[in-house]
Amino acid sequence: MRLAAVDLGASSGRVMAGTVGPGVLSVQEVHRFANGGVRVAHAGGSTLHWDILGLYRELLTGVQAAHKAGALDGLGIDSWAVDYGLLDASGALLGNPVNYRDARTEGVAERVLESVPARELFDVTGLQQLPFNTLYQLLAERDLSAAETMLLIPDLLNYWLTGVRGAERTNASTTQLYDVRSREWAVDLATRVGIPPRLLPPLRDPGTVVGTLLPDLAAELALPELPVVAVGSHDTASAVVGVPAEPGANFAYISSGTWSLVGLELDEPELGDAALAANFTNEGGVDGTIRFLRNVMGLWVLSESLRTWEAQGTPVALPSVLAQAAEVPALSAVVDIDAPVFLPPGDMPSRIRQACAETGQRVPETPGEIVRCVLDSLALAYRRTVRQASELTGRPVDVVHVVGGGVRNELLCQLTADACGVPVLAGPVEAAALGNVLVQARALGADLPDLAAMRALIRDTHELRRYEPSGREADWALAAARIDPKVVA
Ligand code: ADP
Ligand code: LRH
Repeated sequence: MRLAAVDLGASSGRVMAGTVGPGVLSVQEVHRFANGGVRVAHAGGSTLHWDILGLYRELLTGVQAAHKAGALDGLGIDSWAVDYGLLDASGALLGNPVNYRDARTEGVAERVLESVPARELFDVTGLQQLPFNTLYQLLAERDLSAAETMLLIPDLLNYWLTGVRGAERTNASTTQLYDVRSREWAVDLATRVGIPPRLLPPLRDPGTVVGTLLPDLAAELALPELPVVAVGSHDTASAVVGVPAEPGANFAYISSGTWSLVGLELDEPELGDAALAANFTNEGGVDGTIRFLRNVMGLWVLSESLRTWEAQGTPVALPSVLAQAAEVPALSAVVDIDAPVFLPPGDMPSRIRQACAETGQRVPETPGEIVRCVLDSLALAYRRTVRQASELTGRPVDVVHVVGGGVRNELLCQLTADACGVPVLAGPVEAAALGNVLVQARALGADLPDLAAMRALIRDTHELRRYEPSGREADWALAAARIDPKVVA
């Protein structure tokens, strides 16, 4: 079976041509394109958008290229979560989707929490508090009166491809408008906070066929009327399908890209007070699983640092700055990488320096020192999150699987093993595309009965790299105490 996986990350999008058969699983990149925010000025300021039409055009180019390389049997789309387009009653897009890092949601969550207690919100949705949850973004819209339907990004693209509207459950679960227990829209909550329930389209399960390519579109692109499959359309849902864990293993995962999504796979949501206090989330996964995790700020801080140096006229190449970072003594300076100051776009090196100065540490100066600080700090956040996940669920963690672009960062993988004190198994880089392709293949008839079968096929066809912890536990414990007085070294 030949399947196109469209995987849209916040920093890049790619179309991969996948091949699945008995004992066969491969994905090959046929088209990659940049993604990121586009800031547009208007009276009273500016808004950070996504270039959704550009992404759609790139998607079409990529799917055509994949088909040219070998006739396709289907396609599926996953993307970053929470963001959406609004359609009017005729199905036309109302405005360009806004990027979740835009400042429009400032103060919105606080206002909502005045009328709906955090405990209650968590009880219904199981979701972590992030300022950009879809619920808060919808409340930040100026006017919803013309809007008939809200479609999350992959669902919007699926609509343009097939004419069928809906909301795939794994991504719907990131909106904070979805009931984590009943697996239906949280209509009462939506009404209570002032979001019209008409915006919430019919839900669909991952692994079902959305529809087929619209005949005119297929003809224009010289493609057959291919089935479009709803995969785990949240990229993290697809990436976690692509975590090649052994059956029965006590594993945590880190889906490592723009964000680092760090947590455990559960059968049921964990909705206790301690999970709420630790701001863990319960996102819906493929086959009814729950992703119990926290968003760690991720390689975003590194990529924004590179962007800043480039804008300042002193560009730094990733491989060389990583080599310089490897020479900097471990844990010279660390910051709380999850602090809100690192969320919006901007001058990360200055923010890092300031955070180090504020905590009385030696201030990193060179790009190598700053990048080392970011990587040590990420590893420290992974340590904290893996331990918390284990404590909150009572489940031991014997191995940490790292998937996504961060697998290529060997220094970070080693630091992760050191910080967490357990082995890291790194790979595949393209876990999200693999998860996407596997769920499509099953929907179209492949014999892949469950996640275990999908993961076994990944293990059989992909090399993983193992990193052993270097045994410097005391150093990591001291560093953890440096950024969090509640942690005793
Ligand atoms: P997303 O899906 O969120 O766009 P990816 O999973 O593609 O993110 O990961 C992108 C990140 O992977 C980059 O920000 C970069 O830090 C890291 N990365 C990519 N290639 C390399 C490389 N050759 N060496 C080290 N890190 C890399
Ligand atoms: C990762 C991701 C993550 C969300 C964020 C908005 O790409 O989907 O799971 O929290 O983007």
